[in-house]
Amino acid sequence: MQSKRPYISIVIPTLNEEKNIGRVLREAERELKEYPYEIIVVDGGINGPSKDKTVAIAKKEGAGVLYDNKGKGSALIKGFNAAKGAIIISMDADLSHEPRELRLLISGIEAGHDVCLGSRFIAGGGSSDMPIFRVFGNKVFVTLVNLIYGSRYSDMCYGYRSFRKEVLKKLDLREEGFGIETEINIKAQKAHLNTIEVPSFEKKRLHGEAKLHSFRDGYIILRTIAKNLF
Ligand SMILES: Nc1nc2c(ncn2[C@@H]2O[C@H](COP(=O)(O)OP(=O)(O)OP(=O)(O)O)[C@@H](O)[C@H]2O)c(=O)[nH]1
Ligand SMILES: [Mg+2]
Repeated sequence: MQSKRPYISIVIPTLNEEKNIGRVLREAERELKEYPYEIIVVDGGINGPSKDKTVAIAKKEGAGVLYDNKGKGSALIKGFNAAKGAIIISMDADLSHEPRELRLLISGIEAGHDVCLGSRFIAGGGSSDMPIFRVFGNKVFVTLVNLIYGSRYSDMCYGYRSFRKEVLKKLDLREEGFGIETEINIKAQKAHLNTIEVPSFEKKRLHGEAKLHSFRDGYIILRTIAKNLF
């Protein structure tokens, strides 16, 4: 007897990713053949929608497109709220996140966990996209969160993740920028959600420019850690 597969929603925030988005969508679709699924692209940043062909390409590939103008976190929250899947996955548009790992993120939730976090710092994971100061910064932030909130995360500022739709309400997400991953880690711990990490290998972005600015966003991450103390 064939078991019923859960509906999967993939949410991809985009800002000027025309050279990457088509391939991400095609590869993701290939991986999801056995599942009912939707892909939601949430486009735009504080200066408005992508100025390139990101949206046109996303539509051509069959993705649903939403717009947002506040930042990556805000775009993700909008996509999560619109998602109709039983399992929701966040994924970057720049091919840093390997579509082949999608099924690992799905199986973490199918196995009974609420939140499944890709980690670059457990056996089988890694990164070819992290200068040493980012490795250091991430380590400091994740250690701080573990000490303050009593968690045991190995990675934090990494956006390749999945969760069960029902936990979205409990997470009550608000971070509009690059603090969103930190907020998820902290709130999952505070809400005693059942989390698991699975190994993930982060590749270098294929084309285009990074939108994350290490120091500005490092400050935002610290602020997110402090804000959730109360
Ligand atoms: N909608 C939306 N998406 C964004 C925004 N900023 C970044 N993104 C997307 O969020 C994802 C992660 O951003 P990146 O610029 O790749 O950040 P990063 O991976 O830390 O930086 P690199 O290592 O250089 O790639 C990508 O899919 C971006 O297109 C934004 O303001 N709005
Ligand atoms: Mg990237």
